Order: sequence, then C-alpha cells, then structure tokens
Amino acid sequence: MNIELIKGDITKIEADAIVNAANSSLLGGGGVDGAIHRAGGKKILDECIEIRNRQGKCKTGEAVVTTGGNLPAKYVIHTVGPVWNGNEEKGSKLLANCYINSLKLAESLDVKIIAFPNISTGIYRFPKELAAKIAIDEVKDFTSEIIEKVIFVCFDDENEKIYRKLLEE
Ligand code: AR6
Repeated sequence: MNIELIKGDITKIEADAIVNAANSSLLGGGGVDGAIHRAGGKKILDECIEIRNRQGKCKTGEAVVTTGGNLPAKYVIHTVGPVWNGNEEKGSKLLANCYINSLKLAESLDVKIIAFPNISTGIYRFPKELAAKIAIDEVKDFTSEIIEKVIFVCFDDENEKIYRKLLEE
C-alpha cells in the first residue's frame, strides 16, 4: 500500500473511505467527528442511529461503516479511539485496533483509497508522537491485495511535523 501525508481537512478528501474518530455513542461530537457530521449531513447520523439500534454502542478499538452522505468519500468508517489515561500498553493496543479494524472493514468494502485522521490525539489527549508511531506501524504491517493507498490527514502543524519525520525515516 502507498502511504501519503496530507495537511488539511479530511472532509474534503476524495477517497473511497474516510475514517472518523468517533465516540462509543456514535451520535457525533466535536473535533473531526463534528466536522464529518456537519459536512456529510443527516444521512450519516441516521445510519449511525440504525447501527446503535442494531448492535448498541461501538466499543473502543472497533469500527463500523456508514455512507459518506454529502462528502466526496463514499464511506465513513467510524472507529472509537482510546481516551489517554496514562496506561501506555493498554492504550497502544486499543489504538492499534482502530487502524487494523478500519483497514479490515475497508477491505470488505473493496476500498482502494482510505484516509485516516490522527485518531485520539485531540479531545482524547493521546500523546501525538506515540499515536503517530502506532498509526504508521499498523498501516505498514497491514498487507492488502485490495487497498492501494492510505492517506494520513493531519489537521494541526504538530501532527504534520511528527508524521513527516516518521515517514521520512
Ligand atoms: N480533518 C482532519 N483532522 C481533524 C479535523 C478535520 N476536519 N478536525 C480535527 N482534526 P479529535 P479524538 C484532528 O478531538 O481525540 C469527538 O468529540 C485533530 O487535530 O477530533 O479521537 C468525538 O465524538 C486531532 O489531531 O478526536 C469523541 O468524543 C484529530 O483530528 C472525541 O472527540 C483527532 O482529534 C474523540 O477524540
């Protein structure tokens, strides 16, 4: 899989799927979650509510899919990152699961291009450097016959710098 780094707003990205850093309620929130629901429209929330009614909340590290609504992306994969609580081992495993489960779900949908935000590094306060290392390691370790490109979309300067450095190594 090719890896690309973009600085900007994930709601503008033309990919088959974009990933949302959601919360377990799946009912929207702030940060990238708020931006995706605002730009994508009501259809995304309606499908999230259907998923809630079917399976209950989405557990940390797991992923579900909805339409992209009004977004350029066909699908939104909603994953729930861990809230940082200082437990590096447990948090790292859960964050890795977000990337793995999103990629697996994308494969099942025949997604060729997928874009990830920097999951958990905003409101959930996960250390940015560690989160970036986990994201890049998991994507590099994931071999796929279906997914051709993974785009890391960094919104803030700090994340962009960290990703650029790690990807150049
Ligand atoms: N495009 C790309 N990245 C963005 C955008 C955007 N439009 N907006 C923010 N980011 P956060 P979390 C970056 O807080 O830490 C929500 O309320 C941001 O700079 O969105 O996983 C949910 O409902 C940061 O690097 O998600 C949950 O309750 C990254 O996205 C909670 O926040 C993640 O920041 C999840 O917290």
